[in-house]
Amino acid sequence: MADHIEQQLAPTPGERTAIFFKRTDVVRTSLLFIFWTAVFVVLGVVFYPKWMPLVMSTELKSAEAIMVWFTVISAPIAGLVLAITSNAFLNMHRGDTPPPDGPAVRTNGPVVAVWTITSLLFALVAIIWGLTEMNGQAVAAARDAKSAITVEVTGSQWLWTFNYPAQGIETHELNLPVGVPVVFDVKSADVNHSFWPVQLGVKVDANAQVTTVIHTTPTKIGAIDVKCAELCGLYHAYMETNGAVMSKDDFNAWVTAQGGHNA
Ligand SMILES: [Cu+2]
Repeated sequence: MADHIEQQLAPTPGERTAIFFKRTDVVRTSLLFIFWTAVFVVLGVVFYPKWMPLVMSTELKSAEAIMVWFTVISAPIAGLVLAITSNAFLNMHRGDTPPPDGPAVRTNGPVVAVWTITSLLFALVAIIWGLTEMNGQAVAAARDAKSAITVEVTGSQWLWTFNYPAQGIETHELNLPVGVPVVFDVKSADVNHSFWPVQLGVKVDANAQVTTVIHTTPTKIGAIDVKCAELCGLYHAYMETNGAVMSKDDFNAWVTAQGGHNA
């Protein structure tokens, strides 16, 4: 008799887990967890790339891959939070007595260990992946340095100016040949701006005191939008222009039409 009472008062961890997962609210929340996680995985893999700007460069391609994978691996976390809240919305009613609270999670060693190690692994993946991509791009840039075309980008209130030193032209539209690495030397004539050719997936501050350099390789022919991504005064929102990635022949013809010479 005494043993029986003792066992009822202090079930083993295994028994506690079994009891926990038989609770109706836990079963419902688990099903909602699977549902919401699947929703986020589908959003991340199928729809998210469609909502992104058209991928027209090597840089945006690698940025998109990282964003898609991070949506996928964060889906279970969003799924768990939404499962708990949506279960409460669907199944709790005014006047219900809330279910009894369990022991605080912060005192639960295994739970703390699981979330600490999981977060650590996510952070390590992000750091290692990011550094590997950055290093890969830097190596590619060094390799392509000789064949690269240079564009000197100057931001000013509220206009983008593009100078092509080798071609001897200066314009306000950003045209580039497809498949040719491009180096952007970015600076400002006045306040801080941020140079953002959207479909090329690069963005960097344009400062007055220092020239910042970014590089990429356009991989697809099409129109590009160039925006300012740093609040720079009254007409910041209108500080945008456009351009295109075009075939090498079209680019050479454009350079000639601008009065330049083909390098
Ligand atoms: Cu701006």
